[in-house]
Amino acid sequence: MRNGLFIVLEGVEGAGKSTQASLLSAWFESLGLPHTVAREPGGTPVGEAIRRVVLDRGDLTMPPETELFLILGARAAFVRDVVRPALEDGQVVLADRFDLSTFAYQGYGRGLDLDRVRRANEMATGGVRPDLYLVLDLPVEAGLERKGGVGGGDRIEREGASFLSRVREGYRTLVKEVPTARLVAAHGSPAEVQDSLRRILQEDFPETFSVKGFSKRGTGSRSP
Ligand code: T5A
Repeated sequence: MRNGLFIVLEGVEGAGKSTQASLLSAWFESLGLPHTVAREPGGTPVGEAIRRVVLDRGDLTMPPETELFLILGARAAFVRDVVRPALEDGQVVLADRFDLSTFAYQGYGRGLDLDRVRRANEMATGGVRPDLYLVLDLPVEAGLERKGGVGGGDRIEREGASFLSRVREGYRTLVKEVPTARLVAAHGSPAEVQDSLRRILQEDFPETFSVKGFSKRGTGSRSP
C-alpha cells in the first residue's frame, strides 16, 4: 500500500540535479508537504558504503557487471529502508537519480544488455516505480564545464566525454519510451530550470502541488 508520490531527478553529470533537489525541497517545505530527499547510489548506510566503492577516486577498476550489481545492491536497501516506508507514510520522495541512471549509464554507457539490466533492476526495486522522472538535459561538455572541466573526478566521471555522450543519448531515447519521464532543458539559470520543474509538477499533480498543500494520493505506479 502506498499513498505518497515518488519523483526522481535524472541527467548527466553537472546537469544540476542536486541544485534542483535543494530548491524543490525548499518549495515542498513552503507548501507544507512532508517529504524525503535522498541520492543514489546512497541514501542508506550500506548504500553510502557502496557509493564510496562505485565512485572511487583512486585507481580501482571493475567489470561493468560488478558496477551494475553494486548499484543494484545499494538500490535494494534504498527502496526497502527509505522509499517504501516514506511512500507508505504518504510523503513525497524526491530521489537524486534512480533506475533511469542504471539504464542510461550501465545500459547505454557501458553497453550492458538493457533487457537484462531491466530484469535485474526489477529484483532490486521489488516493483516500486517512480511516478515521474524529471530528466535534466544538458550537453555533456556544459555539464563537465560546470563541474570544473574534464579530468580528475570519480571512476565514472573519468570515463570522459564520449562515454557521457552515450549516456546523454540514452536518456533522450529513454524519455521517448517511458511514459512517466519528462525531458527538461537544463541550460538556463537555476531559477529558470526550477520554474520549469515546478510547472511540470503542478500540471501533472495539481492536487499535491497547489498552494493548498498536500493531499494523500492513491497508488500511481506506471511502468518505465
Ligand atoms: N550512477 C548512478 C550510475 O552509473 N548508475 C546508477 O544507477 C546511478 C544511480 C553519481 C554517479 O553514479 C552514477 C552516475 C554518476 O556518475 P554523483 O556525484 O551523485 O555521482 O554525480 P551526479 O549525480 O552527476 O552529481 P553532480 O554533482 O555531478 O551533478 P548534478 O547534481 O547534476 O549538478 P549540481 O547541482 O551538483 O551542479 C553542478 C555544478 O553546476 C552548478 C552548481 O552550482 C555546481 O557548481 N549549477 C549550475 N550552473 C549554472 N546554471 C545552472 N542551471 C546550474 N545548476 C547547477
